[in-house]
Amino acid sequence: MNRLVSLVSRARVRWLATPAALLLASTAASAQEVVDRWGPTPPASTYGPRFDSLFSLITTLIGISFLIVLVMLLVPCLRDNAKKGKKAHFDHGTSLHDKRFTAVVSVVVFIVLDAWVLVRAMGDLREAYWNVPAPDTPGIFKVEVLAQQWAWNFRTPGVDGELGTPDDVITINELTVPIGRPVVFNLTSKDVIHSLFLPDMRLKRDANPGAINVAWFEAAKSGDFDILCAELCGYAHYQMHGKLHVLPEADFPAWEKDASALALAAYDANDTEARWAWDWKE
Ligand SMILES: [Cu+2]
Repeated sequence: MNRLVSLVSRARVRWLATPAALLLASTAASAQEVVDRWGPTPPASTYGPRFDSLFSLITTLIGISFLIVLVMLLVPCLRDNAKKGKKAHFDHGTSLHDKRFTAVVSVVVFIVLDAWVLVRAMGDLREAYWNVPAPDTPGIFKVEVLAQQWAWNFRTPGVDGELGTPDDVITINELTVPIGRPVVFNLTSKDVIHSLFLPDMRLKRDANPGAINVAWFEAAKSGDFDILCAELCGYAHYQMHGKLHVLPEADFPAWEKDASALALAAYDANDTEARWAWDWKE
């Protein structure tokens, strides 16, 4: 009988080992494909690589911890399963050895690893994400964002460089910005909470009714990128997306001149609805 149990156990280990080996081999081969298909798009902002590196650090630390726990669980299971007459031993983990072990693991996970991630994250936030250029910084490109169910309204200053003037370029679900200049947002909402999400720029910021939130990024690549809403904001939330066009430095002035001229031509002083600009907030 014991011989039979042992044979069955060995057969089970082999039965598990083959698909596991196949799975590992195919995982390694297609890991790049999985990252390309399901992973984030390459960062397109100047601060994007910082956040990707933080994300990789967290993923690596969690991955290593997961593997250690997996090995600690699997080794005794596989090793002792085939032993004759070996019975499971239940333990409350109250011995001094167990308490010491628990304390060491807790210190490593909660103090060493978490503190490491926290210090890195706070540094990235302070030096990049929250380091919004002041409104009087030369060369910044100001954008006012008014979110609503279910569209993004954008206002950019036009050729005069001033917001709230007749040549402001007002667009819906389309935003055109220059490369290499800090783009600074003032965001608010007409109705419910929305969240401006520019995944390629690694930027996400809530737009709250009754408040003006500030955010910024600087594009490092030109091209067309997604604008999304990252806050469930009603039944047509899924429709709340647009396009961010990042133009090369040489092309932007011509685009802005044309867009400003169109805005001036369409300007209607009696259309108070169209004039939703506000005093810029730092
Ligand atoms: Cu929304």
